[in-house]
Amino acid sequence: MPKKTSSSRRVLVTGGAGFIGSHTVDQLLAENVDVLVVDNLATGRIENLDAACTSPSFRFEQIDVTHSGTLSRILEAFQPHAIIHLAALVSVQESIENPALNFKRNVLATQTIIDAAQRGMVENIVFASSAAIYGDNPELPLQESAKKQPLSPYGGAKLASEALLLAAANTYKLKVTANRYFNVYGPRQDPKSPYSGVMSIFLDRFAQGVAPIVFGDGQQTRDFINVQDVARMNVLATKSNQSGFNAVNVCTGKSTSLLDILDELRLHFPDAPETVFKEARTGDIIHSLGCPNSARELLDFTASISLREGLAQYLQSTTRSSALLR
Ligand code: UD2
Repeated sequence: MPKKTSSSRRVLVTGGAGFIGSHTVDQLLAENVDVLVVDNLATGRIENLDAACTSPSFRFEQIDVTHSGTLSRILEAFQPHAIIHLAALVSVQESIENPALNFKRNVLATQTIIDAAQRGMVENIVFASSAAIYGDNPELPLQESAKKQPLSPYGGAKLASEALLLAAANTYKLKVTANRYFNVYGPRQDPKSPYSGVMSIFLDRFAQGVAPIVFGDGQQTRDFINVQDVARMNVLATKSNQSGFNAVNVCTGKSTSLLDILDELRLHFPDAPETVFKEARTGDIIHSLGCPNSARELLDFTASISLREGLAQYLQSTTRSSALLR
């Protein structure tokens, strides 16, 4: 890989071929940042980077972030100003079935990134954390200081990673932003697993003329945030002036029930079949809502895409890609 000589900002994105990663890459490129993506393509898809691949400021390496030697070499050649670490095992269910793999991908990988950042003198790390670290906490809206009680190995690993990053920020004087994502939705989210994001599953079923399934009474609520807002937050965090470690909720502060989403979707699919209600999933959280104030105060971030607007855009992009497939 040629050593960079340009004076533009350089950002390494791990997991850049994924759902959130690829939107983050698109926004970095739109800001004329030089971007290097490393992704093992375990769950990421190279097609998510179709637009990025046309940019001369973009490059891609198919590697696993836990391969520390390779990662260090790549970092040394690219000399990024910031790392956005999104590569992860993303399925809560898979973390329960395979906790060792969860540890490798969601804890060990974080340490590898810290080591590489420290050796490569990268000052700024942005980390994909999750509302999963709060577990089922009734003190809504959740402040960053709320009690952490993860309910899965996935949530535990995200919390452990935050602890490693906090220590690294204190020890090596790194700047770290841990973005605690709430329920992210939007184009490129994969609807294929039963544990995929509910919005992607509903949209997929409506598009196929199949009835959506609601687990429980549909009155459970979530703080849904559009992936483009999340990507904007990732980009903002690479330019953070805040010193040390900061964890921030990436959320809207607005609560939406599944029934509300179905009503909204039915505006686009008036002939869709009736909703099927099934027993609530064991361990399902009833209400989840984040407090967005810290993100605004620390990074001047406020989610700007309303659910109505975000859903309409999502729908348009899904229709476009299915038309392309035909
Ligand atoms: C989200 C995250 C998860 C973890 C967790 C922490 C996603 C996909 N998952 O899980 O990674 O961070 O938050 O709290 O973002 N549902 C249906 N029908 C369906 C699918 C889902 O009714 O076909 C329900 C599901 O039972 C739940 C709600 O929809 O009550 C949201 O489910 P989800 O899997 O999208 O997200 P969540 O909040 O459980």
